[in-house]
Amino acid sequence: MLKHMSLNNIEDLVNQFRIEGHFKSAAPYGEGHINKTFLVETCCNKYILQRVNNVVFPNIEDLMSNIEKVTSFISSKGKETIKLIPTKKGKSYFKTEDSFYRMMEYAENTITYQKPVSLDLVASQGEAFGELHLLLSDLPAKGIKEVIPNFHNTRQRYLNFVNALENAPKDKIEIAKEEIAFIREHEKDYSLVLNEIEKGNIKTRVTHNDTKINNILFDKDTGKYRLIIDLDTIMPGSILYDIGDAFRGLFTGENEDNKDTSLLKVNLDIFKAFTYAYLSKMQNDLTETEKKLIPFSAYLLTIECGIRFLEDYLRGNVYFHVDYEEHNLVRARTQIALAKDILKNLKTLQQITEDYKG
Ligand code: GN1
Ligand code: MG
Repeated sequence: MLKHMSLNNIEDLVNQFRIEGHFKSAAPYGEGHINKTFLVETCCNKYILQRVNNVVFPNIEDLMSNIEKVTSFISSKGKETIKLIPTKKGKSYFKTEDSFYRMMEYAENTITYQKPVSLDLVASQGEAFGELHLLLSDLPAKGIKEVIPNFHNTRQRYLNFVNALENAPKDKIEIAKEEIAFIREHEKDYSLVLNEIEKGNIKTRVTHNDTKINNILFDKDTGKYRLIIDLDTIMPGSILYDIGDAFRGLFTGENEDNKDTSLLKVNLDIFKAFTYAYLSKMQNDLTETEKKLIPFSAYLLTIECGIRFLEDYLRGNVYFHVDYEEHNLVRARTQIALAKDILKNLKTLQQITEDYKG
């Protein structure tokens, strides 16, 4: 078994998979906070190699089984999706002493964006996730495993945060006292979507759970979206989690780590472009409650992210990758600033949603 994988012995690792041709090079790739990604080139092809974070995803079997189910379902419907490269032993991942690795084909002639550079791009993102939800509405959520239990259970996220608070050093609690107060004051909001799920007004479906724009590959020539990547968090969930998370990402843009929180603002044009494009695919499939809560979901998923970053800061940065000690505090501040601005604009966002004519 291979130990302590580094760029030096990455070639041995790559050779565990059914690749075409001989290994040429590997270089770090992408922007994720969780997995480690490399672009690998052989004489004849390009691949993506990923070390899966086994603290965040301890059950690799369930994780890869979800991805295999979803990708084969999507390709059976004639749509482009991730193509996994099996190992020489026919498995979907390779286990080293301390990690799991997997390989995928590199999707040629595609481009990614870290932020919404045009409203057309935003609409394309809305269509992409609308189409994904529509497609996956035929895939029974029962067969899909909950790889990170309670991932968007905002009630539980809040309880985890309170627990972190109880065990946090006094100086950190003092530094973050305004953010802590905001999160505490809004406790009742964290149950709203869950209550509606429990009442049956929101459906449990197969959802993506990480709907940032950089998880979509766009065609370099046509600008149209081609495929959705990062299927690790595919799980049973509500479409509101995906929609809310997309808005969080769109409004945050490249400012997730920005100390200047004045840049974190709702953009009404972006909200309209995404919502209308999404509804153009999904309007006939949504319940009344799901449609009504689209604006609220933007707030909920943003504050959820703020809670998660602040919890991690209080626990000593055990989950998200950080570059400096206060990194998660800075991130929590951007998300809370954005959550506040979404709250302020909630009525306008509701009006925009109601005005959709189809
Ligand atoms: C993590 O690593 P990345 O950027 O794909 C996180 C998301 C957060 C996001 C915040 C499995 O995603 O839930 O919204 O950071 N993924 C996981 O930037 O926790
Ligand atoms: Mg991700």
